[in-house]
Order: sequence, then structure tokens, then C-alpha cells
Amino acid sequence: METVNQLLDSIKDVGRDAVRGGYSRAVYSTPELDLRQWFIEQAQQRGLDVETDRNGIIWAWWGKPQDGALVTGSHLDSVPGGGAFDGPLGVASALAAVDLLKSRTTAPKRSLAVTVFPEEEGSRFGVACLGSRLLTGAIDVDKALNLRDVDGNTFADVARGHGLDPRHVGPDQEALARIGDFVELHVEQGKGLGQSGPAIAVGSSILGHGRWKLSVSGQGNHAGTTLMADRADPMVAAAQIVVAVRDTAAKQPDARATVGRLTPVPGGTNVIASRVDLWLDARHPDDAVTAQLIESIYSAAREIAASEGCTVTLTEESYSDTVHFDPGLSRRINDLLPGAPVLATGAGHDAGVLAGHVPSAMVFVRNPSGISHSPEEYVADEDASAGAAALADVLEGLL
Ligand code: HGY
Ligand code: MN
Ligand code: MN
Repeated sequence: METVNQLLDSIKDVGRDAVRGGYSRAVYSTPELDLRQWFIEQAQQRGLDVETDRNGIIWAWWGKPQDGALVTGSHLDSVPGGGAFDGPLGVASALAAVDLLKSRTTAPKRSLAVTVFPEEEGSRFGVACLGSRLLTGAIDVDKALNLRDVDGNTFADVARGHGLDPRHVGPDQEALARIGDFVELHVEQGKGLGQSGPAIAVGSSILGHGRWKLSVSGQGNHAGTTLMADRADPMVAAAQIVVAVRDTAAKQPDARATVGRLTPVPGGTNVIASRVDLWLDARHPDDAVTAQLIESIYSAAREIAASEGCTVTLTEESYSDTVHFDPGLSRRINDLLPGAPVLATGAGHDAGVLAGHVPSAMVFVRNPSGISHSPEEYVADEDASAGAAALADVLEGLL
């Protein structure tokens, strides 16, 4: 069987993005479908029984599906131009951990499942952790089914095209009951584990985070015939709003706010835009502070828009409260990984969505670059191996 590094190496060319760099593996895109197929084949080679549930979550079982099983897994989809490890490291480590457990002739007292959650990044349909939100009922099903990608395809239509029945998408208590404990291994996405020292950490919490869409409307017009004094240009307002987002968050300790995506309509070089849509990602440990931050940003945006003869609307697209992982489960994992530091993360994960329903925990693996959602994301081979071995120790201790 391949090691975790060999497993990762076997998918290193799937979904490479020649324009952005890194990987673009949007849910139900060809690269992500190829990765699903890779996972299914790898799981079957290990004698795991694979099924895909009605929300598109893949479950690979060691032992018969049962309530209260031990479950580990992550995701295979990526952000546009993402790194090689965000998601796949957790999936590959889980497969390698199964090999290690089997080599230790571990006789599990309960079944183990390795899972792959779809649309963790929300890169195609705009809502992060869509698969685990559907599973747990954390998103309205109609809202989910009517989410659209940039080409206007609804999640319902795309999911239907890949074997899901939209009429059966939604909360799945039966599947949720099968999760007795959930552990997700993930690449560390900040500078928490530094360049040296322990390569593995145990997660403590996930920063509350949300996504909002700001739409700035002005007067579309001709770039050559419209005098500067006669313009209501939403692009000029949007540019100031992006700076106001940064300035507002910079004043709030521990807040993060980002505009990473901005779309002018119609988007012509010789056209003054009629509208500019921009998406805001904002996060803070205190959900009330996040709410206040959004209010301040929206107030500034309204003022800016008015000064440019434009208007602006704000729509919340998704929100997740700050999550603290199950203390009992985390303590047991800490005992199984002596010396591993405890780390809070600013990144969202399916484990965070599940944490509201089943005991959930996370294990992080050092990323010396401290960079993620970017091609520079990195995990050294020896740390990836240490991560897979740590996950095997954790799973063995919890089985
Ligand atoms: O956005 C996040 O924090 C995660 O990578 N989905
Ligand atoms: Mn991730
Ligand atoms: Mn991510």
C-alpha cells in the first residue's frame, strides 16, 4: 500500500491550474470527480466498503456501517488556485492510517469510516461546508438546491447530473447517527506550528466566520463619451469599500476581513460598470464582534456608495459561529499525542459543522510556509508521515 506521501504524489497532477497556479478542483468539476474516483479505488483496494450518501458524501467503511462508529475524513475540493494539501492531506492520511492500523492487526471494537465531504470550500456554490451543512440540517434545503455557480447552474441540476436526487438532499439523521466520534486531520493553515518543533497539534476551536455579498449599483456607460463629472461609477465605490473593509478590520483586534472576489458587470474594458459585486469574508472569535464589524463595514459602504452617486446592498450568504471542539474527545486525543500543542484555527472545516451534533476534533500537521489557499501551501514528507502515524495512533486509541 502507498504511504501518505505516495498517495499525495499520485494525485499531484489532478486539477493543476495553469493560469492561477496551484490547484482548482471545484466540486463536481472533472478534477474533483477524478479525485473522488481515486479515493474510491484506494478505499476499495484496502477492502473498505464504499457508499455515497444522498448528500454526495462518500463513506468508506472498515466494518459494517453502524451507529456510533469512529469516523475520520476531510474534503477533496479546493479553492481556485489552492494548495496541494488543504483537504487531500486529511483524506490521504486517513487511508494511510487504515494501512497502519491493519498492519498493527488492530481488532476494532467499532467500525471505522473514512469520509469525503463535498464542497467544503464553497468555491462553486458559495456556501462553505455545503455537504456537512446538508447532512446536519445547517442549511435550508431549498436555499442549497437553488445555489448557483458563476455559469448559473443550480446545485440541484449539477448534483442531479452526478447521481444525486435533489428530492432526497437534506438532513440525514441516520447518517449522522453513524458518527460516534469525528476526527479530521488537516494541514495547518497559518503560522501556528512554526518552522520547527512539534509537527502535530490538536485543534481547540474554529473562529466564527461568514460570507456576505455586497452589490454596488451605479450607471453603466461608455468609457469614452462619459465625462468624469457625469459618472456614477460603482467600480470607484467598490475600490473604496475594499479599503474600508481592511481599515475597519484592522482597528478590531483579532478580526479578519477580506474581499477576495470582485465581479464588475458587464466587465468590459471600455465600459463603465453598471454594477460591481464583491464578496466579504469576515471572522472573529466573538460572534457579536463579527456582527458589529459587518454593521460598521456596511455603514461605511453606504456612505461611500452615496458619495459616488451609487447604491449598495449587503446580503449574508453563510455564517458559522465560533466552534469549540469536544473537550472530552480532544483530551483523549491529547493523551494519545503526548507533547502535541493545542491550536485554535482561523479556518473553517467540516469538523466545525459536525461539532454541533457529534463529538468532533481536529489534528493539524505543520505547514512551514504558514501559507494556505495558495500554491505555496506546503507539508514536508516527514511531517506528512508523522501526521498519518499520529492519526493512526488516535484512531487506534479511539476504536
Ligand atoms: O474558508 C475556510 O476557512 C475553509 O478553508 N473553507
Ligand atoms: Mn480545508
Ligand atoms: Mn480551505
